[in-house]
Amino acid sequence: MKTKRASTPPVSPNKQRALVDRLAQACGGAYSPKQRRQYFLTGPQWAAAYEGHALFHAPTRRPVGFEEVIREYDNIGIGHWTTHDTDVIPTQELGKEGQAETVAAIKKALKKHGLKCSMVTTETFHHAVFATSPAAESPEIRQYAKWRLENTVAIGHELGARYAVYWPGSLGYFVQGAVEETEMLRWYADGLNAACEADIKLAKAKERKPMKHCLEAKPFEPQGHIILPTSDAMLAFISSGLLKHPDMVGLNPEYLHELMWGASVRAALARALACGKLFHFDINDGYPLKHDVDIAVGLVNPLDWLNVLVLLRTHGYEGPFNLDYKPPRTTSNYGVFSVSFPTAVDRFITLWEMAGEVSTDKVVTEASAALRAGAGVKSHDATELFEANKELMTLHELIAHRIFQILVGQHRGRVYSIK
Ligand code: GLT
Ligand code: MN
Ligand code: MN
Repeated sequence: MKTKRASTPPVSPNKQRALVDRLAQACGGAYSPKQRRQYFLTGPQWAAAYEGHALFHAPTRRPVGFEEVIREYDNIGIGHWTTHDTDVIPTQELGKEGQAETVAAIKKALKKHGLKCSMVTTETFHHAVFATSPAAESPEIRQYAKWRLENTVAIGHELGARYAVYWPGSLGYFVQGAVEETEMLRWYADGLNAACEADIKLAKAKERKPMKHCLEAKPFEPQGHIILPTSDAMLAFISSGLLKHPDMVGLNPEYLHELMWGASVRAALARALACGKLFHFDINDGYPLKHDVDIAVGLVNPLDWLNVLVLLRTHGYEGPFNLDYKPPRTTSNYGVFSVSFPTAVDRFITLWEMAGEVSTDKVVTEASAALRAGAGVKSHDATELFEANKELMTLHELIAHRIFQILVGQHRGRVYSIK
C-alpha cells in the first residue's frame, strides 16, 4: 500500500534557516555549550573552513576566517581550536611579519572567546613544493620542510599548544624506481628530529613543557603507495632507532584512516594504548576500503564508535578528541555552525556517556567477570576444558546484544509492524 505524503508548499529562501532551526530544535537532546566545554573536544580551523570542494567538486561555501571559526566554536561550546600553519598564514608570509601579526590576532580572538589552541600542524602536502613529499631527494626542499616544522613548533609555543600533529601526506610514490624507501624514512625522521629539538629549546626558553608530537597515518591518499600507511607502521617507525627523541613522539590515529584499510579501529587503538602512544585522536566516520570521506562522528558506525569509546574510557584516555571531519557540501555556511558541529559534538557526548553506561552495566560487568573467572576446572584435556566453558562462552554474544541495547536505548517494547 502506498502512503500518501501531504504536499509541502515550496520553502522560500528567506524561510529556510528558520525551518532548519525549528527541525534541529525538534530533534531535542542537545547539550548546552557549558556541558560541551567539559569534554576535551577540539575543533580544527580547516574543518569549519572547508568549502565543500574536492577533485570533482566546486566549492559550495564561502571562505571562513579564524575569527569567525573561533567565535562560532565559542557559541557552540567547543573549547579548543586546532590549525595548520597555512590555514591561517599564507605560505609566502610564513616566518615574516605577517605571521607575527596573525598569531597576535589569533591570541586575541582565543582570549576573547575563552578558547585554547590545543594543537598545531604543518601543511606539508598541499603546496607544489611538496610534490615529492616533505622528505624529498632535494636537500634544499628537506631543509625547507624542516624549517616549516620548526616554525610550526614556534607558533605552537606562542599559542600555548600542547600537541603537534604530523600527517606525512605525500610521503610515498605513484611509481617505483626513483624513491628509495629506507632513505625516505631516514629523511622523514630528520625532519621530526629537528622539530623535537626546536621544541626542547623553545620549551626551556619559555618555561613550558615540550609538546607531544603525534604522527597520523592515512593508508591510500594522496599517493599511489604510502610509506607509513597505518598507525602500526608508525609505531614501528617510532621504535626504529631513526628518531632522536622517540619518547616525545606518539600517534594521532584517525578513526576513518584505520577503518579505510579494513582494520578494527578499536584493535588499532588498543595497540597504540599498549605501546603508551595514544596521544591524540581524530574523530570522524566513514566506510572501509573507500577514500577519505571524513563523515561526522557516529553517522555511519555508531555501534563501532560506542565500542571504541568503551575501550578509551576503560583505559583512562585523557587526550583530545579532534573533530577532523568535513561538513558535507550540501550543508550551508549557516548550517556548518547551526547543525553540523553542534550535532557532531552531541553525538560524541552521547556515545561517550553511553560508553560509561556500558562499563558499569550490570549485565555487561557480570558477564565479563564470569568469562574471566572461567569454569574452575583444572585439566590438560582440551575437550574437558571446552565442555567446562561451553555455556559460559555464549556470553560473548549476549554482551554484544547488551551493548546494542544500550546504543538504541533498549528495545522499549517497540512493536511497529506487528500489532
Ligand atoms: C588532512 C588530513 C587530515 C589530517 C590533517 C592534519 S590534514 O586534511 O586528511 O586527516 O588530520 O594535517
Ligand atoms: Mn585527520
Ligand atoms: Mn580523514
